[in-house]
Amino acid sequence: MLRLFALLLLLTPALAIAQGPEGTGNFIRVLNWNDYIAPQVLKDFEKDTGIHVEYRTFSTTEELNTALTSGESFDIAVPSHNDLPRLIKNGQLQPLDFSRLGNRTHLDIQLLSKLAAVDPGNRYAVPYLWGAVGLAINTPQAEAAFGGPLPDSWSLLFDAEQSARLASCGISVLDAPDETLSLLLNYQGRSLVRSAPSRIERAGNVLDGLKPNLRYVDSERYIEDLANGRLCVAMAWVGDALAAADAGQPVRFLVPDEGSVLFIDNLVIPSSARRADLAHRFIDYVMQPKVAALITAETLYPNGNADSHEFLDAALRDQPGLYPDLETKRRLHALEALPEKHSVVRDKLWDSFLNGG
Ligand code: N2P
Repeated sequence: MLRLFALLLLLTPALAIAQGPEGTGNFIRVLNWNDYIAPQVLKDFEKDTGIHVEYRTFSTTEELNTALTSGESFDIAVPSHNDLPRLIKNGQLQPLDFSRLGNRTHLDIQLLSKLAAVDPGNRYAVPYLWGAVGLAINTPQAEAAFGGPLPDSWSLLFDAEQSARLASCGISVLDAPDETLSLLLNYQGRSLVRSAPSRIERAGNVLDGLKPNLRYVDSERYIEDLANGRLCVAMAWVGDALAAADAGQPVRFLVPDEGSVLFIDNLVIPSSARRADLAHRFIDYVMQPKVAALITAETLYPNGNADSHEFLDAALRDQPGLYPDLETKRRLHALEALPEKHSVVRDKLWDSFLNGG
């Protein structure tokens, strides 16, 4: 008996590690985009449920995919809608148990029906935050560098002559190949998913040609740089651009005349999850209208919760750009999932765009 007790004592540290920081086993690992939650929500969730959250962030889809295939276990991840078909097909997600998600009734039905195109029956994904890609423009700086008023156009980035004029005040592009290539091909009057691989390769050459005009290609650094007046034009996800305006910069967010793309990011339970039961509790917690409103107020991204609107401050609800108006909506279309043969071309050209060959 004594020996058994000694053995248990020896094993205890190992058990504690396997069970998480508090040694209770009552924890989940969450993998989310950077700047994509209200820290208060995590604190409240821990306090209200006694479930500890180990929280990690990523800033590109590539990083998310690397984490999901690393062999590490995650209980919650937040992929974009256009990645869902691949994740579902590869068996990387667990189906949701709707009986544990009572707060699903608060979700925006229109968004759910859009999502059903990539996740039939909404079996695997719960919409979290969504939004448009557009241009974040520090108008005084950009006009000074450009030498006059700016067109509301993607030409500010994609026309080498125009972006060269802006280079001195700082331009950046998101490290997001699907977004960037969709926008560039749309600017050229084409569509990414319906283009031949050779056409996509040529778009890659255009990007390479723009590289000297860009300060960097990055989806995280630009947030602080915009907010500190160190960039004048950036391809931006809506909330990141609004955050710069919120920080007091004369930055506006604009969906250019040619139109742009929309993303819907989703809470999912990866197949590597050890605590799918607690992951369901996290998802249900976040789907409370008040909690969803808090997340939108902090991140400045629209959420997928129809009942959260009444909990948003009027000023926020009416903030131009946050929830796109009808006229802007007409110029927005959801990012499309890329067929496999396109994604091989995309990955190769993006690697050469980032690393120069
Ligand atoms: C926020 C990240 C936005 C995610 N920094 C776009 N899918």
